[in-house]
Amino acid sequence: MVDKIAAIVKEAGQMVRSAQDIGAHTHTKTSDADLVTDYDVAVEQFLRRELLSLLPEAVFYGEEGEKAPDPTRGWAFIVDPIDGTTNFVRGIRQSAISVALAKDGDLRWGVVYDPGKEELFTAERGCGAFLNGRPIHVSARPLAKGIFIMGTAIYRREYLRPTMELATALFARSCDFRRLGSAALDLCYVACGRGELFFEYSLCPWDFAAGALLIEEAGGRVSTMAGTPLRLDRRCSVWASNAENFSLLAELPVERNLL
Ligand code: 2AM
Ligand code: CA
Repeated sequence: MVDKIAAIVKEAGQMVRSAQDIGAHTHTKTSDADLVTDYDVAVEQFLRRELLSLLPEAVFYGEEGEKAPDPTRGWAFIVDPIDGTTNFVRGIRQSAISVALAKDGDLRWGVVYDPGKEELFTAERGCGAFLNGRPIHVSARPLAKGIFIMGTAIYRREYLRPTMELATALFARSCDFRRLGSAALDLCYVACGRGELFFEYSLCPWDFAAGALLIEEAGGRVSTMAGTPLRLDRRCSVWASNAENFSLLAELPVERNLL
């Protein structure tokens, strides 16, 4: 299954790589910070068609199109056609196609593909996590010798203060941080040890579903900032890290109940 999903996702990656004149194909959604391009929509339509022909009994829960009413019942594809759309629009090569396949709310397969760098992250529940076919693992570094990666919940401007308070506290306990712009890739980077920890308030399931499985299969841990399991049917805050740093959640100024 993972190879079949990966082949489809790589073909979609070719659509992303060959995109031309992206600015002329960009539209705003809820605000000037919330963008969609014609490429997001075309890639999602392609993925919907191809993935559902792979597993016709599944439902499809994607960012840009009609969504299945409940992705936690039966088989469900949870899909972001382009995660990191602002990067894509601005010519910053840090975007990914993210596809997860869940059964009754349990993530079974996850594929995240960065077409710019040709990095393919894959995971299967119980079978490990891989980057371009090689096993990956979270790092063993304490945060004091490491970096954290964060996102800023751009469409919920009122979350900036809690985000920055937490970033300030984490910065004091770490070497540095990154804000890279694709939550799916951020999670994969923690999964392969490029960073020690990731957090962002108010992500949607298509942003984190595949990356969350990558984290777990790479030996890391992931939860909401309330410490509860991530949910695939609504927005969540996301806290993900290697094993060493997960418990920091209890010691830091975290707004536990922000969705
Ligand atoms: P996107 O590029 O697919 O929109 C950046 O902080 C992260 O937040 C990206 O993964 C981005 O995904 C995601 N994001 C952007 N707009 C969002 C929205 N309205 N709801 C949830 N996540 C969003
Ligand atoms: Ca997207």
